[in-house]
Amino acid sequence: MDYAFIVQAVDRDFNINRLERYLTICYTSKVTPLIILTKTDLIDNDTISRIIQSIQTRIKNVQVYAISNITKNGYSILQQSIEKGKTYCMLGSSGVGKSTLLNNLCGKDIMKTNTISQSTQKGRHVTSHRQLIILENGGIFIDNPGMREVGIADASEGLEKTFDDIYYLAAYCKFKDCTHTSEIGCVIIHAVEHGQIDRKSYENYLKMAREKAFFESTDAERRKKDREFGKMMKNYKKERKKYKF
Ligand SMILES: Nc1nc2c(ncn2[C@@H]2O[C@H](COP(=O)(O)OP(=O)(O)OP(=O)(O)O)[C@@H](O)[C@H]2O)c(=O)[nH]1
Ligand SMILES: [Mg+2]
Ligand SMILES: [Zn+2]
Repeated sequence: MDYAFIVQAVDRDFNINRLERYLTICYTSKVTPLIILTKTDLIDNDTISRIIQSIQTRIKNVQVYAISNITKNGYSILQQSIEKGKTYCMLGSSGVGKSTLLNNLCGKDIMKTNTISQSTQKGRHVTSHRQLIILENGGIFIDNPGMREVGIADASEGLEKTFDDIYYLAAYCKFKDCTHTSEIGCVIIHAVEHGQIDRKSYENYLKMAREKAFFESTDAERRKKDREFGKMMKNYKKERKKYKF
């Protein structure tokens, strides 16, 4: 996969913490992310600008496209960015318009789409399987079902790239194993307090770093159990040989 369209609807789905999660997954998998904001027809231009600004204060070096699948606003710029022979996947919650966008891009209703449940305002997971679609201009797309949760696991590299300003500063921390949570003299805490690092971004980083640590610890535990089991089996075989049973 070359690129990922991280799709969020501007009305109620919009969430920068979640964007950072998707970014981390992309960077971990070495996929270049693009952020696609959909449903801009539902809000006014000022609000769209504010949303884009709020993204750009926290997320640098990622292209942001704001589009409407209804009015096709923003389509031409997005279409120009699509490269021939490159592969793209669609990431995002259910009901944000991933399949609608793809149908529009290829000019055919290949993917089934559906309306959002009026009572819950949530998508109903219309797409239930992956599907590959090749556009006329040669872009290769994979539509995915919407995601309910975006967990991160083995994501060292992804975290580093998503929060590169934090990792950059961390090199200057007093303690090599600084957790950047309460240590006196921690440069990260200092930077957050002085507005050089966005506080919400910092908090999201801590949360995701904890998740990663948790994953790694359980992974290490799993490996330890594997080793113990291996030892047990070896002993068992030795005993069996010795006592011939
Ligand atoms: N107002 C508005 N509605 C949109 C837009 N894009 C999609 N929708 C509507 O949102 C609903 C969900 O769209 P889908 O394309 O099925 O969403 P999806 O992301 O593929 O959802 P899953 O397949 O469940 O993951 C449909 O009723 C679309 O018509 C948009 O830009 N503006
Ligand atoms: Mg879909
Ligand atoms: Zn620190």
